Amino acid sequence: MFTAPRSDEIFTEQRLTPRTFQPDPAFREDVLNGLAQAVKAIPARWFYDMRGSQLFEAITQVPEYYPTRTETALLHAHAAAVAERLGADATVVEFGSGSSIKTRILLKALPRATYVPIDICGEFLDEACLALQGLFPALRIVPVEADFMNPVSLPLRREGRAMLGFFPGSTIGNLTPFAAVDLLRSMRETLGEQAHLLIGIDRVKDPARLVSAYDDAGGVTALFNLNLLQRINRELGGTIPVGEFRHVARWNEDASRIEMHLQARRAIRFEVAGQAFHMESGETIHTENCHKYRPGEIRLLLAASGWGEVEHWSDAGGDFSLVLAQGGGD
Ligand code: AVI
Repeated sequence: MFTAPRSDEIFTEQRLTPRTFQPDPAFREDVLNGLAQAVKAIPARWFYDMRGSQLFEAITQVPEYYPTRTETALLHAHAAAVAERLGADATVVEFGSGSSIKTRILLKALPRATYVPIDICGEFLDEACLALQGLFPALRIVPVEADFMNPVSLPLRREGRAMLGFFPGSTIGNLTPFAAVDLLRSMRETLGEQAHLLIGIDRVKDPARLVSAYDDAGGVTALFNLNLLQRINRELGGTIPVGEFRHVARWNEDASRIEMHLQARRAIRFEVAGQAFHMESGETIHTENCHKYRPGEIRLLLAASGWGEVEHWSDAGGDFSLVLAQGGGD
């Protein structure tokens, strides 16, 4: 039987050994397949190399990008209510590495929690856990290196403690609604019946505001999008002329989402991993979808995944939702 490690047992020498860089074969496959399609597209998860993660952090600070500060304020306002419902010794399972300020706000309200961050990148996990352990010395941290898109078996004895999944940031919006339902169901399986889920979801609003949140005047989101091409050049031996692409963010009304694209300014040819590609002037590579929901759609999305809404908090302008949901039996 596995016993959850004490916090001082977590960081073994082996886990802290720097990992040597290897280009990811899945990245190569996704890029080569994505560029070979009639409508070119590369999955958004490849944005997040070291520079992409830094640029995303910078996006969260630009004035036009309201989601992070709005959700942070909602957490400040409602973390105590979450703690009251769950109990101070709840187990908090974060879907993601837990490096954000939002994790700290939640954990401050749950001082006797066990904290289980799940992330596919062991390096991010190590860094986030070290930082959190410094801030919360009494916190029991059990990092799990895994892909949370599928159910994860948690190395924990539950011992009657309440389980709280945490999925902030409206990352759910980066999935199509069908994929979002799959993920929310899978989270239910990971957490177990009767568990709670605290999730941040961005709302539909004036398209002009949405577009400017994804195409800020300072050009930070443009750098974030274009970094994907630089990453391809760096890691996959690409010859893409990055300066010949422009960042495009557009609102797709029918699909209720912002789409990000990289658009060729002229006809171009380039190679990636020895394979040749051609793009027409004006042709785009679709790089990200950010779905936005109305309150009723949020309820439906959760219900379709086996979650019932317990609390639905929002800011005065109705820009962003922080929802506490609970799973029921099937
Ligand atoms: C990570 N995710 C929730 C962000 C979003 O708003 O969809 C990613 C992002 N892309 C451009 N700006 C922010």
